[in-house]
Amino acid sequence: MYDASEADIDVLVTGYQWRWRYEYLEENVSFFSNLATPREQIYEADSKGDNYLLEVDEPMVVPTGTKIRVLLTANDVIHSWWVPDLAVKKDAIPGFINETWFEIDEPGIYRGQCAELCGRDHAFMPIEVKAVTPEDYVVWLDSRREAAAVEAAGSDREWEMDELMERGMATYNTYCAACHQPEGQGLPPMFPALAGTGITIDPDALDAHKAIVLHGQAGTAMPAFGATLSPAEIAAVITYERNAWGNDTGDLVQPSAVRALLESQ
Ligand code: HEC
Ligand SMILES: [Cu+2]
Repeated sequence: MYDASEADIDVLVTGYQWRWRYEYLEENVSFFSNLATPREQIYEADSKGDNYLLEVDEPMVVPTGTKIRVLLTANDVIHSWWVPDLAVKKDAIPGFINETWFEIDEPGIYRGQCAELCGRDHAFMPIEVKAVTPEDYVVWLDSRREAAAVEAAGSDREWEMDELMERGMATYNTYCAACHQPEGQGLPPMFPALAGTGITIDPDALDAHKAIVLHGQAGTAMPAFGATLSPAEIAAVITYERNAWGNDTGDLVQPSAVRALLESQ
């Protein structure tokens, strides 16, 4: 049962604070899988959905009747990939690759969670494995490649302010709100506010704003997003932070400018 060799599909699974990334090594397909339970349900609503804290925006999709090898690592701290119905629980450790495997007979959704206490949002990085027929798996791979092509094309064109704000809000809520909070109020002194203060409203600090989002801030919890988010997402989230919550700077960052910055480094 420990023999992960001769698998049909290899998927590199990387733990991040606080999401999983799936990379299908032979298929040129990779994506992040984020918690899909709305924050209102977590912090406000009395009624919770059926799959509360166990649902994601992009599940790991695999074909039935196929040996899947999972290679596990982490980007920041130790996480653990745990899907009870697949009898898999394996640590994801920065600088190491662990391996495990599974094979699913019945199409369906198999849910799990991070099982290594990994910081503030440890409870908010669930796992959803969706088993489909081999035919549907091929269709899914195509749809992922198509989505990636659309995303890449996004940095070739000019974006309108409305469009950047909409995309920026979605990106912010998924990748930034855990620390900086949904209204940009932060959680001082750990996580700074972005509303009405600091570099997000300073007209001379647009470059510093881009730099901290792309490269993070060493020695603090602020992650580098340059390799995580697309140029469109980065441009949109910076535009959003500079214009949401009354920040109203009017500054607009184009995805092409972010791409040019990334290429010049
Ligand atoms: C894990 C927590 C965490 C997450 C997630 C996070 N940040 Fe931060 N962020 C921080 C911390 C901590 C600082 C303060 C760094 C320092 O002390 O210089 C910071 C600082 C910043 C600053 C500088 C604020 C100022 O006025 O100096 C900006 C801008 C920023 N973050 C944007 C973002 C964006 C955009 C995202 C999402 C794409 C994001 N952050 C996600 C923790 C986080
Ligand atoms: Cu974790």
